[in-house]
Amino acid sequence: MTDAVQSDDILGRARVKDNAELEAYYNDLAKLDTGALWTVANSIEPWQPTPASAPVLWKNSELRDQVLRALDLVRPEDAGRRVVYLLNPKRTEVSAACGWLFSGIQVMRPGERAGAHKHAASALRFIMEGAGAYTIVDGHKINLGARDFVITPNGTWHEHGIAEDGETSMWQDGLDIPLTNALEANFYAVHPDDYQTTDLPVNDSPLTYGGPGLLPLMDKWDKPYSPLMQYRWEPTYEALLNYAKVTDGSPYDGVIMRYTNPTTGGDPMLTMGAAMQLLRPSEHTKAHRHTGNAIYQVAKGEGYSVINGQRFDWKEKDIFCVPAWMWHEHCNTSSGDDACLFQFNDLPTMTKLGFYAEQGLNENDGHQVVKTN
Ligand code: GTQ
Repeated sequence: MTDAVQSDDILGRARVKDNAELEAYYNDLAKLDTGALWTVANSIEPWQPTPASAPVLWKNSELRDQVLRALDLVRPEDAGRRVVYLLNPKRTEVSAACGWLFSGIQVMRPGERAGAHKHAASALRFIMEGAGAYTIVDGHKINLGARDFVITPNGTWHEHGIAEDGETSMWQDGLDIPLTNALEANFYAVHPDDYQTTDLPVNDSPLTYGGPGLLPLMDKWDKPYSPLMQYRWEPTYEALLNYAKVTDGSPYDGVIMRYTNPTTGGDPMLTMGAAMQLLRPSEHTKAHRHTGNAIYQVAKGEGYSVINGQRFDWKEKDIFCVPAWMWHEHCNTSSGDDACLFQFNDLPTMTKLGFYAEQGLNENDGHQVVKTN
């Protein structure tokens, strides 16, 4: 599973040996805000992607209490969003959980409201626990239950809250804030009225667009993102169970389905995609790697993933990331129950830019050698 290191000492790569005369030349170039390409060429043009992020597992058993602690420390009115964000130790300068993706766990208690804002970054949420949580996206109020997936596309006003008779609720946020910032394209605005007022009926988005393969004849949706903003857990799980009856699934991902914009079949949002995968009892997938970063939350069951030779044991509500171009394989350790992994990723961006690449591991029956430390 090790990648043979390719030599740069060949025709076609930069292989100039430094000497005193060249050093003097480089110094003079630097004074003119310039440089000699051959001094940086091999690092700025790597043979293959060189992910900056580390694979990381965030355990719910360690995180949950710390997230709950924030309830008594800050109010949404002051914090904007009461979120504990997931910080990749190798991405601290851009506040990313993995690659150019941000993620955090947001917590709110009954009766609280986090005001409306919008930004150029896209956002999504995967509900972890609680009751009575809702989000309002451009006036569409949506009630949220555990393991539901919900989108707040870029440029839409959005706010969150918990009903007075609800329960303290937690969900994982995913945003492409680091990507938007890297592209120097981010905008942010607070709603002029702080909170949205809306005449639209509650749950109008899922009630209009959530039918099985059905769209309203009168549909006039013309936005570049999905009119279906909530994907509930029950029909998602049912779809996976049904699909599992008739497919062997992917050797790398098991039974996997992506969330779609029902009007196009494409991704729900322009920049980020999401999928749910089911690993059948004892299923152990083969390793592959691809461009694009993915952040997973365990929706159901327990098992482990091997990411670039490192084993991460997970159970429900644990979160882990697979950085771009790192080998990864998943294993459901239960012989009786299935396991489900939710993931969100930047694959729509990779695909649109023509950067998608994928490779399966050929050696060792498709499995990585697990490092022992
Ligand atoms: O709920 O809009 O975790 O704007 C980070 C930034 C959540 C949100 C986050 C955000 C949000």
